[in-house]
Amino acid sequence: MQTENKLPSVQNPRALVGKIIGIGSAGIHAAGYMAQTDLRELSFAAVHTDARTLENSIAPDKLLVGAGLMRGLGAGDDPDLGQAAAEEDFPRLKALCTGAELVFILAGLGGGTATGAAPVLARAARETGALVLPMVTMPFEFEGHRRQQQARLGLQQLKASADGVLCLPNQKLVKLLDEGARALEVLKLTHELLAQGVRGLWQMLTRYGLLNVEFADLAAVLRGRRWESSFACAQAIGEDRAQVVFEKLLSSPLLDEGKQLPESEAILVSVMGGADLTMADVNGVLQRIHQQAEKAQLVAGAAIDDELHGQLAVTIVVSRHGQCAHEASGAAAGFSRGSDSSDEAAGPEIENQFFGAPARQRPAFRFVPPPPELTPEQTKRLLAQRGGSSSRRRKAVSIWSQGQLPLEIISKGRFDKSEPTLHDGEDLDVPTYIRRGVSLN
Ligand SMILES: Nc1nc2c(ncn2[C@@H]2O[C@H](COP(=O)(O)OP(=O)(O)OP(=O)(O)O)[C@@H](O)[C@H]2O)c(=O)[nH]1
Ligand SMILES: [Mg+2]
Repeated sequence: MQTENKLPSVQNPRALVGKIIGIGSAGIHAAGYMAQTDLRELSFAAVHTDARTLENSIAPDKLLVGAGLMRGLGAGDDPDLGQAAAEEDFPRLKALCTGAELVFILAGLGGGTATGAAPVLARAARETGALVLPMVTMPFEFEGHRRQQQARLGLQQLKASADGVLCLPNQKLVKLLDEGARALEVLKLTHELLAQGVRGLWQMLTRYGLLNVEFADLAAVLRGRRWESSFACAQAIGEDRAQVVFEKLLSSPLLDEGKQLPESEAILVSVMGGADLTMADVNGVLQRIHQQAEKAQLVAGAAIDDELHGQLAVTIVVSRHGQCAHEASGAAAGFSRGSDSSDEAAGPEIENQFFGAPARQRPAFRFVPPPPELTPEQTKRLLAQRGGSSSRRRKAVSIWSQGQLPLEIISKGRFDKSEPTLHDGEDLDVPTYIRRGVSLN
């Protein structure tokens, strides 16, 4: 039986306070795009190490971090500098987030600022009590191994310090566009997809209708789980719109053509429609999703937006322990300085750096960054985890005290002919520990 429901749409009835913070150049551009859409109910902020990009941002709240270290010149692709900048201004980051219940952090991972600073921002936001959901892009393949590697390390740290990371690998966008698509079209698509993801979640929480999701329900599902999520949005119109919208979602490259659904731990679904939205539409979508992901915890909201008359718009967020992390298996975690709060969650990765990952997880990369410094307690914990027989412990200690790491410095590849990034007479393309002559043992 079909139940007709024609409820008025109520805008943000419980006055949820949401904030979108763009960090680094890509994050700031994405936030600027969203600020010009219907997401104006949220407040916007921009954070960067680069004063010029910050000045050009339309965000009303701007925060230059690391001015003492970098004097507003940017992090030059070095996540260590991005991280140090954010740590330097940690109290100001916290003040920026104070008062918001839900904080979306937008970032393009792979460069210096966002990759290093976004995990610190996420920690600052969580310390204010907010639910923290970063939405990040991963670099295109053509951007090279170094950026990919940096982005993966940043993602691992972000997962450890936020409540759940929504991940949009740029490379997957290529499948959504013609081969001849111009760079600007690709960037615009990224911004639009990120905006759709934010909108879907925001509407699920703030529009009441057929199925309501309370903020506390969402927080209970996500908080502390450190999941990584993919997301996709689809719209359909007409009689069989539930079936059509589901097929569109199932064929999305962003969800690996539906392959991610059976592996998921939790799925959030936001169904929006006009005043003609029926329970049959909602059931039609949810049942189909449930059949594909029987083990997943399903959190669903369905609400009415008068502007969507005749349409069905669905946003789905598929959460699991980590796809990009799987791709990155074996990649060493942490920049050269580790963040305290993420150490515990990143325990297995840190352990792998010191004791060696299983052979099948060895990195394909020739350059392996040095492991982070550990506190005496962390050292004790790692050794205890690897405890057992004293000979095993001795072996562990002998690996620990290795004097020389077999690092091979690779060429700059396709960047060989490009100009060095010079700052205060230093080439920022050279890893920090080499520039500063830091000993690795
Ligand atoms: N969608 C989108 N992605 C971008 C844009 N600019 C850069 N990216 C992506 O984001 C990644 C990080 O680049 P940036 O945002 O410039 O890095 P950053 O955080 O500013 O770091 P630094 O420039 O080193 O200070 C790149 O590798 C690209 O994959 C943009 O305007 N839009
Ligand atoms: Mg930049």
